[in-house]
Amino acid sequence: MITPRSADIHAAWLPSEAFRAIGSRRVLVSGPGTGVETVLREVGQACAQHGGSVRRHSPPLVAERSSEGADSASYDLVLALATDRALPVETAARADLRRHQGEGTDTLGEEGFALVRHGDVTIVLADQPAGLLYGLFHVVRLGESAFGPAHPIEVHRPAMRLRIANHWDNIDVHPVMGQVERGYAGGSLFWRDGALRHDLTRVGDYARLLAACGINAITVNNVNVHVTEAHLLTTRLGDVAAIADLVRPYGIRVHLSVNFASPVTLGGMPTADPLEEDVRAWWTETTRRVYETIPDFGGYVVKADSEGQPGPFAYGRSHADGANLLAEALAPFGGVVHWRAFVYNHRQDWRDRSTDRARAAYDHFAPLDGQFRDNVILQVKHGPMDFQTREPVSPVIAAMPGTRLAVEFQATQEYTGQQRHVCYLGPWWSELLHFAPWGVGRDTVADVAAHGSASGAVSAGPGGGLVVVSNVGDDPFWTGHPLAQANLYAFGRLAWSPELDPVAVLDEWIDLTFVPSATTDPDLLRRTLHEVMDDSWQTYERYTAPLGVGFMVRPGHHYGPDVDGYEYTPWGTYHFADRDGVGVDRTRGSGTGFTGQYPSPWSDRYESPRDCPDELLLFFHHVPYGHLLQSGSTVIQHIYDTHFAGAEQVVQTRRRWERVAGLVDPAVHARVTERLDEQVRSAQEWRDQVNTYFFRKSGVPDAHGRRIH
Ligand code: GCW
Repeated sequence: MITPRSADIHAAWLPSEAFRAIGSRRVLVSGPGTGVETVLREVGQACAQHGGSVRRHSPPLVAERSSEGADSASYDLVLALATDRALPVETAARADLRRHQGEGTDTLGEEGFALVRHGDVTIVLADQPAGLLYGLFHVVRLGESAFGPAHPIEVHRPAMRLRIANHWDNIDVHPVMGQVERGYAGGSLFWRDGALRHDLTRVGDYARLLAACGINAITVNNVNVHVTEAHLLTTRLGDVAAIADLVRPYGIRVHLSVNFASPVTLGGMPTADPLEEDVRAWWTETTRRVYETIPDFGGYVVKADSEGQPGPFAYGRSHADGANLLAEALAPFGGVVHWRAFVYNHRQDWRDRSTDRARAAYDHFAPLDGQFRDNVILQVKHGPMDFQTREPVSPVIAAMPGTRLAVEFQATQEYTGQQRHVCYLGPWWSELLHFAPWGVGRDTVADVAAHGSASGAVSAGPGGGLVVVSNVGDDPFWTGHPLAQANLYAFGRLAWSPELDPVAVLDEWIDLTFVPSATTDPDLLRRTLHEVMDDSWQTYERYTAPLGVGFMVRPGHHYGPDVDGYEYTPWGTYHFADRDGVGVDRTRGSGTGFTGQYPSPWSDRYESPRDCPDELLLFFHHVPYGHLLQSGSTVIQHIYDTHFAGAEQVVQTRRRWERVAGLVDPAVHARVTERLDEQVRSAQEWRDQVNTYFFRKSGVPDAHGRRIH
């Protein structure tokens, strides 16, 4: 369990109380090898706390098979890894599973597991240790209901093979970006003031939290790889190995962000040209050493030719050349390179209306489809701009059937309130994963990430999976805002199973974090948390930039409103508001042509201001303030209404939270209260700046005569 190491550290999901159903029972863990040790330790701790008992049955102890190990009557829960000497109860459960699944379909794979209730015993079956661990955490989620007499057979396998958390952590405190770039939860779990932390206890605890929601890999350093961090690949590799040792017991692999210019900066070579033989040899040898030190190393992440990071363009080479260079070095060891598609011109002239940042990733990468090696994964941000509260799905996702694609989400709330505002992102991510680029009934974004897709029809290849930018730091509450933990949890669960209902996922998180048996009024607590969180992303959307136009944040730190903050900057993030209207014309007819990057039907729906979904109208169109939305409201009145409503909802949320004082850890309650006070203030600031701005631009008064400054 997450034993608080000091009084200051607060448990996230999985406090010991969450293990009561398991820990109060008689448990048998069966299976050979060290991989099972984590399961044993988890169950052992739970039993020590809740009065149950645990035994290990491992096949070499054949003698035991005929005694306790084999006697199903002695156990309530059996967690069994497939071996050639199965226990009788396990054999029976496998037979049940085969009958249920059909002959030949009962293999569970590297991470899958099945739950079978046979007689009075609950049996978790897995083929590999990771599956057993995921099965254990599933039983924790189910609690008592895993032991109900009529529990149906369940089979679970992850939809995505790769479910990764990226950390934007620096080793050295960066003069502008700090220890963690866009981090809102204190310092890094790994690094402090230029070195690996001495006490890495929380890294192990973190791995456990990740495993319990289904995440199976992490990167340990920022994608902007500065000088010190570049050395993680060579002279500081021992630090990466130390982290890998701590997370491995939880089935988590370590990946590393690397700098494309490493042959020059670390290897002292005159060039990093991907087509130079010496450069290839350098990467081959360097990568060989990495695997010598960390045999299960996952691979590299690269941000190249983006926001000042070096890349293949310097040598007149393509991003396929660049990515394949690293992929070739990783291939013999089974490693992958995550190559980021976040490439755009950040030195744009705001007067130049022909450049559209939204187009950039597609323009750079779609022509390269089919040129990447199998172990290259193109890591695409979910939207074409940059993790805004509302954006369309990136057209790159539908444009590269011959490339493995990973979709990148951002749990760290850079543009969604910086973990000062409550903003549960599960519903947003779920909506994005369900989006069907080729039209309803065809493949979805989740399908593409899971197994690739060509024109909406399933392709057999492995997909690139999902990536999330982590929101965790050394903050005692892990995520600054205690309720922001739910975002990391939801990411893991949706990456495992994208069809899950995000509200049901939130319910899981509530049960595992604010365990019902540990509070006097679990119903009130659950209801309140749902009221506070279910709709919080849409509430945030209401009081910030309207109708998908994005940004309007304070440049640099990106917190709070500044409507024109980015309007005359080189960043390519404009709204073009004038006295007559607002929005970006991205049509083929009269704008930047971005709508043409989508397949049908979206290329046409987005092209037409009448058919374009309201919430994205200003992303795709420049319209007059009087333009009538599908909702029946005008654009200007919609801006006023949503901003008044959004700010008011936050006031209500703040009130609701007061009801549960006394039902949660007082420190958690106090921290959330403090954040809600700030959210109320900030939401009102957003409301007033946005409403005032558009009132002054348009001269159109609010139909309801409310106060605009
Ligand atoms: O959203 C932007 C952030 C940068 C970040 C970049 C990226 C790590 O403002 O801080 O850099 O995206 O995704 O690379």
